[in-house]
Amino acid sequence: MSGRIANPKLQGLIMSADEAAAKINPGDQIGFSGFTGAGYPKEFPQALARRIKEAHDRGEEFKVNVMTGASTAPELDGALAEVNGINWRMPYQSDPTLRKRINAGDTYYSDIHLSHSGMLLDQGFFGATDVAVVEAVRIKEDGAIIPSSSVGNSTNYLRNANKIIIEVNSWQSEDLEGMHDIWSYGQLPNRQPIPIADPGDRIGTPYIDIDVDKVIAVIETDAADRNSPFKPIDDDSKKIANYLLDFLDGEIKAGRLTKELLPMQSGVGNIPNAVLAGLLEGPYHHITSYTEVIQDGMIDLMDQGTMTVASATAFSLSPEYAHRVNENAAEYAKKIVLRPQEISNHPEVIRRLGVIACNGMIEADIYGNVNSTHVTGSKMMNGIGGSGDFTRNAFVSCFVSPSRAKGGDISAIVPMVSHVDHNEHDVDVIITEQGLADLRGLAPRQRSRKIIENCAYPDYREPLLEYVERAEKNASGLHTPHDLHEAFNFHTRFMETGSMMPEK
Ligand code: 0RQ
Repeated sequence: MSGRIANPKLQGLIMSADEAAAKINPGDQIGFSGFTGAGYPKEFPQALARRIKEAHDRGEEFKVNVMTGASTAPELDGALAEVNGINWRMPYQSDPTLRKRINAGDTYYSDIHLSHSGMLLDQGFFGATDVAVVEAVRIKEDGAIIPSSSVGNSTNYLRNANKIIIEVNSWQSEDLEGMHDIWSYGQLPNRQPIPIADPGDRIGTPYIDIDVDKVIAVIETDAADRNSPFKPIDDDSKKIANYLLDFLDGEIKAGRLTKELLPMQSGVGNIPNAVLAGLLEGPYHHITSYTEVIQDGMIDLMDQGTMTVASATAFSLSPEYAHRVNENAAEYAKKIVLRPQEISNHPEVIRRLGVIACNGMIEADIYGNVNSTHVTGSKMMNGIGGSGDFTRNAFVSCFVSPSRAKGGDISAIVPMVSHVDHNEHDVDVIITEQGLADLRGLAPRQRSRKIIENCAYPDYREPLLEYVERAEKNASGLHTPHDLHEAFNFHTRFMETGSMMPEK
C-alpha cells in the first residue's frame, strides 16, 4: 500500500483496476476526472476498455457514456475509443482515435462550454451519473479527497454519482495538497455570488468531501500524466506573439492597461506558448492569470517573478515542466490555485476581473466570426473547450492562427466561416503572422477591409477583396454584404480541387 489512503474503510476497498471495471454495467454514465491530459484516472479506463473488448468479441453490446473535465489522454479517451466503447461524450476532447469515432458517427459528442458542463449535470440535463471515477493524490482520514493535477468537473461528478471509484496516484506529488480551492456557488434558486476579487483569492477548501458509503473501489497507481511536449516555437508563432505584445503595449500607451496588464487567459498550443514566452522579455511586472490551464510559459513567468499568481483548473505541461512542478509543488502551491472549472471559467468572474483572452482558431471570416471547431463545416477537430467562456466575457478577446493551413491550400481568412463558434459581436482582435486586425468599434464594411489587408496571406487577398467588392455591389445598401451564391465557394473549391485558390 502507498500509505496515501488514511480512511480505514476505504483501505478495505483497495482492488485491481480489472476488479473495479467488473463493477461497470453496459450503458453506465461515468464522470471522470481529467482536464487537458492532467489528473485523469489511468488504470481503470484501460481495464474497462479490455472488458468492453471482451464483450464485443463475444458479440455483446457494451458502450458507456463518458463525461470528463476536458481532453484526457490515450489511457482514457484513446483506450475507450479504440474499442468503440463510447456511446456519448461531453465536453472538450482532442484524442485522434476519439475524433475518428465522432466523425464516423460511432460516438455522439455534445460539445458544450466548459463552464456549463458541471452546471448542466447538476441540473439533471444529462440524466443520472452512475459512477464517478477520479484520480486523487491522497485520501484523508475522513474520506475527503485531495485531487491531483486537475479539478475539472470532479466535484460535480462526486456530488451527483451513485457510486465512486478513486484512483490514488503516487506519481503525483503529495505537496499538491493546498493548491486546490474547492467551492460551489450552490444550486438554483439559491446561488451565491462568487467572492473572488483577485485571481489568487482562495474561497473554499483544499479537499473534496465525499460520501464514503458510495465508494465501491479504490485503485492504487503510479503513472505519469500525459503531458505532451510542446513543439519548438516556430517563426510564425513568434510573429503572431509579437503582434499581440505590440497590441498590449499600445493598450498601455492608450491608458487602458498598465504594465501589470489584466489577468491573462491563454488557450493551449504553440502560439499561446510563444505569447507567454514573449511576456518574459517585456516590460511587465506583477502580472496574473485567470485561465483554465497552467502552461510551461506561466511556470517560467512565475520563476522569473513576473507572474505573481495563476488561477486555473488544471495543468497542461510538457514532461520536463511537469517534473519541475512535481519536485517543487509546495512552492508552486503558493502561487497557483486550481479550482472547479465552473469557477475557473465562470463568465461573471471573467467579466469582472477584465481578462485578456487569447485562443486559437481554425478560420475567421471577413466580418470577424470565428470557427474554432469544424473543418469544412462538418468535421469535428477538438471542441469549443473554454474558448467561449472567455471570449464572450473578456476585457479583450483575441484569436490567433497562421493565415494558411495545409501547406497553403487553405486560407484561414474566408468570406463566411463554415461553422460559427464565436460570433462577430464577441471577437475583438484577429492575429495571423501577416498582422493584427483590431475590430473594436468597427462596422462590418470597415472590418472586412481591415481583416483582409492585415491578416490574409498575400495570395488570398485579391480573391477575398474581389469577393467583398462583388458582394458590396450586388448587395448595395446592405449592412453586412454577402453574396450567398459565392460565399462558400472558397470551401467547396477546396473540397473539389484541394485548394481554396481560384484557378487563374
Ligand atoms: O491539423 O494536426 O492534422 O496538421 O488543425 O492546427 O495550426 O497546429 O493549431 O494546435 O493551435 O489548434 C483551433 C484546433 C488550433 C485549437 C485549434 C488544422 C491544422 C492542424 C491544428 P494537423 P494548428 P493549434 C483552451 C481554449 C478550440 C478550443 C479552445 C482548438 C490542426 O486551438 O482546438 O480554444 N481550439 N480552447 O492543419 C483545415 C483550417 C485549419 C485546419 C488549422 N482552416 N482548415 N484544417 N487546421 N486550421 C483549451 C481548452 O479549452 C481545454
